[in-house]
Amino acid sequence: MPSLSEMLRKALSKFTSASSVDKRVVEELIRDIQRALLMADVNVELVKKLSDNIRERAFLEKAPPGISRKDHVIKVVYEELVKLLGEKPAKIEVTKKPYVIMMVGIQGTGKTTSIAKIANYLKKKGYRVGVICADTYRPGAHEQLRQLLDGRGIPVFHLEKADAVEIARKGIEHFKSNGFDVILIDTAGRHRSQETLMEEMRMLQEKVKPDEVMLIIDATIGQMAGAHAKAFHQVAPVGSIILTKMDTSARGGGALSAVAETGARIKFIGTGEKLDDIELFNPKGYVGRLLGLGDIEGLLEKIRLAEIEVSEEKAKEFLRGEFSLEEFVKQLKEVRKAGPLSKLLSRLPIPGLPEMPSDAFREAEEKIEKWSAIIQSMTEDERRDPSILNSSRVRRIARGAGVTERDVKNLIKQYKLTKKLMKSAKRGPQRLLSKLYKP
Ligand SMILES: Nc1nc2c(ncn2[C@@H]2O[C@H](COP(=O)(O)OP(=O)(O)O)[C@@H](O)[C@H]2O)c(=O)[nH]1
Ligand SMILES: [Mg+2]
Repeated sequence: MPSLSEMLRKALSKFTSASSVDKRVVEELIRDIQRALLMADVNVELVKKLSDNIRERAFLEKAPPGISRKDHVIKVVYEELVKLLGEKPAKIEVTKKPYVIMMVGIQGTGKTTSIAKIANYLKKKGYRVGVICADTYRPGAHEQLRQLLDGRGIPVFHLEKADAVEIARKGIEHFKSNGFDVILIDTAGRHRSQETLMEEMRMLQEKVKPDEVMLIIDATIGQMAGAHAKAFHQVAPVGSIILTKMDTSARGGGALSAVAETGARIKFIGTGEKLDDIELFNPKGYVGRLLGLGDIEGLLEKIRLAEIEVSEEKAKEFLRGEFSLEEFVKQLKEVRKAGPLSKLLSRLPIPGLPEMPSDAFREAEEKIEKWSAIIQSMTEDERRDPSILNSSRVRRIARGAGVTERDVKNLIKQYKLTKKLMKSAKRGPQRLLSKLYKP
């Protein structure tokens, strides 16, 4: 049986090789995607919703100038799949103390390794982390944990000749009374039988009541992931998923089935055997890989740039680095108004003004406010030619603007740097230029 990823990629390549894009071709693409998702056990309702969204956007949205309908449709498919997985990158939230996370998963998926990775990850974030080995089936399971965590200052709790529930309970008690923030429980992945394994998970869930159950899914097991997820979810409701072995050639399409079965989000991916080989899950990267769109970022960038409408004159001036200090600050201010040139600016590597999260944005805004004040305290001559600024002028300007001398120097530095960047951008990315000089 072809994997989800194979089916999706086939659907897309069929679509891209079609000679023209009309309703029929798009409908066929949608049908192929539906088939792929349904075979991956993705919920029918979700599949229908996704199809409707693709259909609607494929025909209603206008592709920006210079972008083919085909590219536009691919972008829509990609974005809708990302939506299915939750658009924002995942994060781990420690909402109470101690926060107990129980890891479940079939033997060999990388459960123990992932526990060590997450323990280490949280420890680095400043939490006091303790690990409980409640896997009584794998010989030397706690020894494996100890070795993985050797020298990291993360204790491993284990009891010989006790059952999983007892170990977990005593472990939690132990760490709780010692003021730990996060407790991770490793569990068995193999048992006398599948039934007894699930029975043990059910008992753990009932008696231990973890704050979060994390399911470990191995990227290399394909669509088995859906069945595994379902089985665990029935006895211990899964709250989040870790997808391991994403450093292998597997694309991890099975994880989508696990997400569909549990409604949980993927939080981390494992990218190797070492402790640091863990990353927060990024839906965009995952879908790009699933679709085999190695250059999806390139495509999206192309579309983003095409969506920018910049007056040619302005763009040319800017790229020649011909802008005054005043113009510079004015353009920075425009970023807030989302004027066209500001779009361009936000796409260019201007220090302090990259594509940024709101925090950084606020910081930049404050900076821009300061800079406006500084410019107002300058004379005409100084604005035209900042190179005449000596230390006594800088001092005067700073006093006038109510900022520090360092603020004034920073502005000049940033201005010069931006000019330089603009000039090098001119020589650099042809793609950017061709868009800007579009007739
Ligand atoms: N390449 C790769 N190997 C991994 C990853 N996570 C775990 N492994 C390996 O998978 C094997 C099983 O891991 P283990 O943690 O013992 O699995 P468990 O039985 O679920 O506890 C070990 O050889 C690990 O080194 C990963 O993200 N990438
Ligand atoms: Mg293990």
